Parts: sequence; C-alpha cells; structure tokens
Amino acid sequence: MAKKVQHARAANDAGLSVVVIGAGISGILLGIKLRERGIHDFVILEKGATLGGTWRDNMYPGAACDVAAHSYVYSFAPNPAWKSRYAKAPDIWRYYNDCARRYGVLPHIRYGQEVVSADFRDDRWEVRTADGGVFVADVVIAACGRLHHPMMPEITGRDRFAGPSFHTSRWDRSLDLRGKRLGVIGTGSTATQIVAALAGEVGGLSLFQRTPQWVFPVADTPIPWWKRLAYRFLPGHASRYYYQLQRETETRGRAATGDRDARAARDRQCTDALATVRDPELRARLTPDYEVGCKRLVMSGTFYEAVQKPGVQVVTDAIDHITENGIVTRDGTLHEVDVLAYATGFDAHAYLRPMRITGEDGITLDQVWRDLPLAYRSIAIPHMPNLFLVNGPYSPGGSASVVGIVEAQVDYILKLLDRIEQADVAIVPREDAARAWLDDVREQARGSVWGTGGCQSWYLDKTGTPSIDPTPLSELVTQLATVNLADYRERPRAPVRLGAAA
Ligand code: N01
Repeated sequence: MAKKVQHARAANDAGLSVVVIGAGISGILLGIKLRERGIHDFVILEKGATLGGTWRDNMYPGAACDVAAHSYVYSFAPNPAWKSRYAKAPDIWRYYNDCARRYGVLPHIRYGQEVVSADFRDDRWEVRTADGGVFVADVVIAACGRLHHPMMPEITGRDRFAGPSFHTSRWDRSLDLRGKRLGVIGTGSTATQIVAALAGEVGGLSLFQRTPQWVFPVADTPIPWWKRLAYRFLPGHASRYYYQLQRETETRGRAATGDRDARAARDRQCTDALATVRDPELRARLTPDYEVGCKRLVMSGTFYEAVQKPGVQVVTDAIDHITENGIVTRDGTLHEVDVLAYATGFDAHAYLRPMRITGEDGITLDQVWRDLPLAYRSIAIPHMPNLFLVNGPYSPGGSASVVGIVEAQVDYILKLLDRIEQADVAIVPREDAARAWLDDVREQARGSVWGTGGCQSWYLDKTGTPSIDPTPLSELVTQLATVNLADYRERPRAPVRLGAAA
C-alpha cells in the first residue's frame, strides 16, 4: 500500500500534469519550458539531495567541461561571466542552479525521491518512489542522463585495498592529497583531466592505462574583461557567439561521418599533439592503434605535458590484482599507492533502468527493449503512452554540446504535449515507425568512425553498433521541428480519477 498519493495535477486545473525524473541539465530545462508553456502542475523527482546531475556528481580535481563554456548553456540564457573558454565543474553547477532559481524551477523539485517504478493505469502514470511515495500524472518525462551509473571494474582484490578508493564521480573531496601517491585507473576524459590537474601536486601519480587515447589539443584561454562586458551589455553579442561555437563544433563533428577536410584537420592536430611527447618510448605507449575519433576524443591542452612531469608514471602493463597497498600488474610489479581512483566510466546503456516501467496492456519496458533500447527519435517508446525521454537511446552526439541536443528534444516533447492536451489523447509511437527509425540511425552510425575506427568504447551497444545518432545538430533541429502524427497512435484519455492510486 502506498504511503502517500500526490497528484501532479491540481484539482482545479484542467491542464496537463507531468512528472519529470531527474534535476540535471535536461530536467531543469524541462521545468523552465513547462512553466513557459503555462504548465505548472509538474514535479521534478530528484534522487539526490541537490540538483545538477553530472555537474553535481563529477567534482573530481580538474573536473571541467571540454565543450566551450559559451555554448554549454541554454540558448536563451547566455552567461557573460565565464572567465575562460572552458568552465570548471563548480562554475557550471552554479550556472544551472542559478537558471533553476531564476526561472522558477526550484519549487517544483522534490529531493531524495528515487523513482523505482512507473505504471500506466487508467490512462495516467503512477510513479512510485523508494520511500513509498506515489505521484500520479498524465505524462512522465525521464531526464535521467546517460552517464550516470558509475562502472566499477571487476578486478581481483578490489576490496582489499587499505586506503581510500572511489569512483571518480564519488570523489572524496575532504581528502587531502598532498604528499599522497595516487593511482588512477582508466584514460578517458575524466582520468586525463585528473592527471592534468594533479601531476606535480601529489606525492606521486600512477596512471593505469589499458588503451591509449587520442588527445585533441585545446587551449583554455582566459576571456578578457572587455569581452565579458561586451557579452553582458551588447545585445545579441553573446547569442551570436553561442551560434558561432555551435557551427564550429558541428563542422569538426562532421569528421566522424567522413567529411575528409574536417577529418584531416582533426587528425593532424591530434598527431601533432602526440608528437610533443619527448620520450619516444613513452610516446609509443601513448599512441593508439585505432582511428582518431573512434573513442570519444579527449580534449586537453595539458595532458601530454602532465604525464611527462616528474613523479608521474604511465603504467601500461595490464592490471592483475589489487592488494592492501597498491596494484600488481601482470609482470609482477607492485605499484604502491595511497589513494585509488577508478576513472572507469559509466554504464551508458542503462537509460531508464533499474526503474521498473509498465506501459499499456501490462507490457513492460524489458519486453519492449528485449533486443535493443527502442525509442522513436530517442524520445518516445512503443507501448509507453505519454512517456518521453530526453537524451535517450541513440541520441545524437559528437557534433554538438549536449545542451543544444536536449533543447531540440525538449522542444519536440513540448509539441507532443500540445497534441496530448489539444486532442485529449494519450500518444504512443507505432512500433514499426520506431523500428524503421532505429534501423536507419544504426545504419548511419555503423558507417561513422565510431563504428569503423577499430576501437572499443561506451558508444557501442551490445551488438557493437554505435548507439549515437550521427545526425548533426542543425539537421536534428529540422527533423524535430514537426511531429509526424502518422508515426504515432493516439488513444482517447479516460477522465481523471483522483485518488486512483490509493
Ligand atoms: O570514462 P570512459 P570517462 N581495467 O568510459 C578504462 C564524458 N566526459 O569517465 O579504453 C583498466 O571514457 C577504460 O579502458 P578501455 C565524455 O563523454 C565529459 O573518462 O576500455 N581500465 C577507459 O580508459 C566521456 O567519454 C567530460 O580499454 C579500465 C576508462 O577506464 C564520458 O564522460 C569530462 C577497466 C573509462 O573511460 C566517460 O568518460 C569527462 C579495467 N577493468 C567525461 N575498465 C567533459 O569535459 C575500464 N577501464 C564534457
């Protein structure tokens, strides 16, 4: 029996009621856009104690966004105050927190509410939380993020390590690392940021590299005061810069799908950056054997310099096991460390899980997703009426800031909400339309460097096909500008039955 029943819809309001899951960049954006649309009967259920998603969780040393700060914002809320080209995690968190406050989203957020299930009954969703709460709403929108479940590797002896050890998204910020020997497992974007920040600052740093990464050099140039003033006071200046950065990112991103000029320029920059490693033996160990851009590129202007600093060692012998005081590699060497950080990435394929989702006619998400996570345009799932996803399966990437992508997706969801409200229906994509869309996207993705570049990465789904739609942002915006109702089924909605979940 549910402990409490809460209706997202106020009894005297005829508009839609909505439950949003997650108060990260997408959930906050949904809050802003729902309010703008005149929809006020919504709650944002957030399992954490604060908002911010990725930018709340990832507060490891050196955490920053390697997408230019002026394009890592909502298009309608430029931030003239960024002090350098790339923003640090705490500043990004502050920006999104500030947006939530300024746009009136904060009162809608319920913290400590971990959603465990959602059931479609009597044409309404019943959303249950771990503490026994039940929220009833017309629509559910999952904005849970893609890189949100930390992956801990299965390494023998992991529990035996005597010092502090944690996944990088659970960094113990109370820890004083001065004089400590730090071990970092993994060489993705996270590990490289940590190494760049801590090389020379700790008692020793061992980077355990299983696979070398291509590194695209970027310079974190400061933004002078007069430019900041111009962004603040000259109308349209910040916005023009936002779209200029978007175009630049998109042009570079086209390298992934075979634009030869973009590819040649990108590859040359990466190989030139690698050539700055002075010791040929170290350079050889840092040289990938797959194509540039196959894994998500590391963007750093300081990583190669950092690994050449005294006290830093790149360990390329495979890890065998972990002991009380360090990591033993297959050649039998014990690499002693005092603190161990797992920069081993995230389960990028969990999406809505582990929530239990049951849609029309008792059909479960696990049934619909038995083969692959099927979501029409990454947004709407067959048999799950009025349930939508932001940044869902096969969402685009690689050619844009994720913020631009989720804005396009949220605008599309709002069009669906308009239809639901105006026609008083529940709306669900046709399974054949969803499959046709997915086949098409996977075919395109297979031909991208993520599929052909000869590497393993979190981009790949369980069949080895990239789970990223290579559609550039400008085309995505066009694709999502209209809702093709022929790809959906509509079912009339039953009248609201307040108290139905008790
Ligand atoms: O994780 P990853 P990440 N033994 O999956 C290694 C975004 N991001 O947290 O390559 C040894 O990239 C694994 O090795 P291998 C960005 O989208 C953005 O760094 O599989 N090693 C790999 O080196 C990024 O792509 C920003 O052989 C093991 C590493 O762990 C995504 O987050 C900043 C291992 C995991 O790399 C994830 O990045 C940071 C094992 N058993 C992150 N298991 C921005 O600035 C795994 N590894 C926007």
